[in-house]
Amino acid sequence: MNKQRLLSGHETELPTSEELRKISEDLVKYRSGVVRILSDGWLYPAITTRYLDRLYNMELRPDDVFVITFPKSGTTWMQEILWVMLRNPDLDPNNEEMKEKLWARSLDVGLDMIFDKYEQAVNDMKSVAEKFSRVCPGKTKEDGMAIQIVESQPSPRVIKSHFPLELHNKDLLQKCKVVYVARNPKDMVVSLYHFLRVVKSGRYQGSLEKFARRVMRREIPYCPYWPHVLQAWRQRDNPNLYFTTYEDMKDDIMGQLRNINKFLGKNLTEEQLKKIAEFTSFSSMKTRGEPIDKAYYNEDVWKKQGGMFRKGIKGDWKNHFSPELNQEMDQWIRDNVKDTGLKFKFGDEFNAVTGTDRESFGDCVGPHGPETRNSNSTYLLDVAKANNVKICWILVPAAKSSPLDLLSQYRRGC
Ligand code: PPS
Repeated sequence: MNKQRLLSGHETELPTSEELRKISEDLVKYRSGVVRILSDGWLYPAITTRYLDRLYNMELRPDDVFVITFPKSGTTWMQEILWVMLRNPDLDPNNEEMKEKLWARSLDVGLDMIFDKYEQAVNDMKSVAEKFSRVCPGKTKEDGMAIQIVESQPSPRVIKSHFPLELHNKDLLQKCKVVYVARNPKDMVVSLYHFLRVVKSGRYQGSLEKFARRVMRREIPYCPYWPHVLQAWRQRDNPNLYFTTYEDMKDDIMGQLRNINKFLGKNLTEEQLKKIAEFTSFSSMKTRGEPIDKAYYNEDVWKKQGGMFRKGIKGDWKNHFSPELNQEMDQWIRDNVKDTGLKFKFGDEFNAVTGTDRESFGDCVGPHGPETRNSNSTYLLDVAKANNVKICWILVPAAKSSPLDLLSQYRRGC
């Protein structure tokens, strides 16, 4: 079937053979093929359409909290935060549910589709299949293990989804709460690239530079990136949606936890929030272990580059991007955020720029966003101290050098 209409009203389209050739270059091909969902052209394994209709029909509960993200944007971190806030705010070590891994407590409703064929999911995710058999007796795996497990879970549920807002039930934002986490696309690309090298299904074998360009050209599953983020960004004033970013979480987790506390209508104390911040920190979560089965990964690559908890930092793109790729990405970002009001932080918060030629530094990012005031080194040192950051480099533009040249030197030097 070439075209199909989903319950959400979206039409699907199969890519042309030329497009399919490009998509499957470097990416171990999905055996069931791929599909695009119009009009934004979301790219998924072909079996996804079946799960999308089930997702659309899934009964929503008023106390459901969805975590919706483009992959590699801080989903796992936010899932654990929401889950403990809602179901174990005192972090009781004897909580029975906490004995299960995070993936099982807060399921990804699109989990089945990444395996392309359900037999593969059963093989690679034995614990999902086991849980399914336990909590969904008599039900059929091919109908989607994840969605059916979610349907069996007690309220309040924390449900993970990488699908864009528009592919969910049209009443989602009327009936439930949604937390949307966005991550700056440069770091998202680096993280997704490493992840797709590690996972067995849909494994990516090319270079990072090529991968980044393919994300920009929407040739990687889950793309396109921008409509995903912007659909949520446009809903940021909706009282049922909380929009945040990975970078804001890294910069001020307590501030974020206070906002989420309010958003969820919980009345957790400052003391409880502090403990949750610690419990969900990168190092604590990494120590507790990977959220999903090891059989799902290529063990050798996993060991070399880390699994789901790889680096957990802002600005890792600086370790991977060539100046050319960076320029292309900057242009792509500028084109797409134009007139939206959306601004990302790119991990440049260490930029400590001083001097008199502020104009030339244009879009330099300081600790509080774009620096516009005429700062001096004392001010910068105070800001750094207050924010507990180190200054790596201070640029003092000499009369004859171009501040922008100096800035690019700084970036390379960091
Ligand atoms: S997924 O598979 O799409 O759900 O992945 P997701 O969880 O969205 O993103 C994975 C990246 O988030 C980092 N991570 C964290 N950072 C900070 N603190 C905590 N607690 C945390 N947990 C996960 C994880 O390391 C991935 O980023 P990279 O840059 O690859 O390290």
